[in-house]
Amino acid sequence: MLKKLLITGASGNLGVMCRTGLKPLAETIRLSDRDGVTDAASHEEIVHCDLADKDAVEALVEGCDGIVHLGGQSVEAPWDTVRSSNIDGVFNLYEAARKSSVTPRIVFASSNHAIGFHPQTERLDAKSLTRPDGLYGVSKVFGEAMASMYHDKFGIETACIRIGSCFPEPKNHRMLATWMSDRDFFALIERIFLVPSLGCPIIYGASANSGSWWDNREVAYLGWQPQDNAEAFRAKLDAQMDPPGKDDPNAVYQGGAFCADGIHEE
Ligand code: NAI
Ligand code: 15L
Repeated sequence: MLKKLLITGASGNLGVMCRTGLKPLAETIRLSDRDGVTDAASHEEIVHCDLADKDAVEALVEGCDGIVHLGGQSVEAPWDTVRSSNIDGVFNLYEAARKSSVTPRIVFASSNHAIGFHPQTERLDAKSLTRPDGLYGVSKVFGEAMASMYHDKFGIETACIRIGSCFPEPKNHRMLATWMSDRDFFALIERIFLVPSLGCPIIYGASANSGSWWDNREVAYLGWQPQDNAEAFRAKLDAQMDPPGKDDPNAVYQGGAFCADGIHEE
């Protein structure tokens, strides 16, 4: 069991889920976001801080033996926004981890948008080249590179999870391939903290979807066996909407509509 688990991005979609779902993993959970985290239970601490504030992040990370780093810009946005949260923020997190009196094991919430321009006809594994589909995707590739460098140079272990689409249900036909249930996500994070030696793996964060494009054989040593399958939602989706046409980015690229988005100017 971890002594103190830090969850960043604690007021976001996944942060709120993890606040309860990861409770069994640690004696104390430190919840952090820019704002919006309230009502600490007896096993919780709340620390509001901006990831772009280096000193505040150092204080935030100190004493934590596990970090689930969900905080950051989570969709495409103008560069300044992406840079401060996902570039400066990730650098600050790794520097804080390096300086901390306790070396934490880290889960980095990367994204399928790090590989989004690969066509849906291709099967990817951890060795596949990155093909980011926007500034947001580029920032996730940067985060994975930081994780790799801090592992090689300082021995800090990180699991980079290229999360597909973690929502209560798939929202469109593309997500029949990319969807990950909350329970599969929690089980993956549990394995990441339990495995004796983690290293710095790339993991595709998706349930056991029949239509998946991703191969996690490289991380079989984690012992993670996702239980859910997005196919269970196909009939419901079909009743709600037509599948995308064959030239629609949602049917062509793994990153879907992100690939057709332009650069967001200020
Ligand atoms: P979200 O946007 O709901 O939550 C992100 C949280 O980070 C927000 O509460 C926001 O206030 C906080 N944040 C942003 N910049 C910050 C800063 N500079 N300082 C402090 N806090 C900051 O996103 P969601 O869906 O919860 O995703 C969590 C993480 O997982 C994100 O890093 C996202 O990129 C990644 N991810 C999520 C996927 C999903 O399906 N939900 C898919 C792929 C990746
Ligand atoms: C992501 O990276 C986003 O954070 C999330 O909101 C979804 O858009 C997801 O990818 C997806 O591709 O479905």
